[in-house]
Amino acid sequence: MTGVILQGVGGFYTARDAAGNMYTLRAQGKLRRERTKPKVGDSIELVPGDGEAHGWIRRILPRRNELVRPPVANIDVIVIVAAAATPDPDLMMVDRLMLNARRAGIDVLLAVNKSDLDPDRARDILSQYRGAQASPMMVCADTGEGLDALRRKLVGKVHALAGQSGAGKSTMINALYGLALETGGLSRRIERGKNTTRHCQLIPVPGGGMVLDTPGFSLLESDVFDPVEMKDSWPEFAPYEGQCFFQPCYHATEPRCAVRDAVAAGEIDPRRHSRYAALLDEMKQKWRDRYD
Ligand SMILES: Nc1nc2c(ncn2[C@@H]2O[C@H](COP(=O)(O)OP(=O)(O)O)[C@@H](O)[C@H]2O)c(=O)[nH]1
Ligand SMILES: [Mg+2]
Ligand SMILES: [Zn+2]
Repeated sequence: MTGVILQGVGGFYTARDAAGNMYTLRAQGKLRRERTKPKVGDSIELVPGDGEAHGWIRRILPRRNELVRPPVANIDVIVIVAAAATPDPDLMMVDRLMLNARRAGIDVLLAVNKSDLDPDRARDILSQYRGAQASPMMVCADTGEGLDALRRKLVGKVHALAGQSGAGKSTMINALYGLALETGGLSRRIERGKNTTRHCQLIPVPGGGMVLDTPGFSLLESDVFDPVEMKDSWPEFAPYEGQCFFQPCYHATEPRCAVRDAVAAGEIDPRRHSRYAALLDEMKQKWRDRYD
């Protein structure tokens, strides 16, 4: 039998099969000896328990992708949520999240929430991501504007929302799926005391997909990689690839660079390009320091 892990707490896992049956499982000794720790999102082979007894996870099927923090696997889409205002949008963070999701092999969508507070700002952010293959869309979790379009893009997919604290991720999940996750930030910690950690879980939603509920979805740490690969995560550069004077080209400060020409011509947003250049410099530094 196969299933998907929805939650794991203290060595016990909750899994669900295709028919919607739920199982409580532990990892078989073989997995523990191999130090393969099952993750939320894993597809598994399972042996159901007998009556009240828990069952076993026998095998973890190959992962399409995985993250370390939080430890989840097989996410199809990450919705990056930025607020048009309150908090002030941090687009460097948006670009970092986009980069890290793409490096992990996960598709991204960009949702600019709180469009009610500053529609002009929301539109300006969307325009910066034209060509970035993130289907940038304007939403308002309060009025529901744009949520149908977002929901349609997520049908049948395992997805997570990432972004600045206070951007409205929990409010959006609630509005999308009629859930009642806690919103507004700190109350959860106050209520639960400081020694309780909250675990992430996948919640099945109508249409067959699942949404990841997690208190802190950072996705901000990235691996260190050859900076020449950086441009591969900026889809808006792809049409110009191979047309620069220097090969390979970083598309940052080189002369006769087709990407920089496209920026000058207004085809690529200059602010998106300058954040790219800053992230590139950061990676070049890390790459030089990688053996320290
Ligand atoms: N004006 C406005 N406020 C919103 C909207 N969406 C969320 N909020 C508010 O923003 C605050 C933070 O929302 P929350 O969902 O907890 O953010 P999270 O930290 O990203 O999960 C809450 O007070 C929400 O009521 C929106 O579309 N418009
Ligand atoms: Mg939240
Ligand atoms: Zn170039």
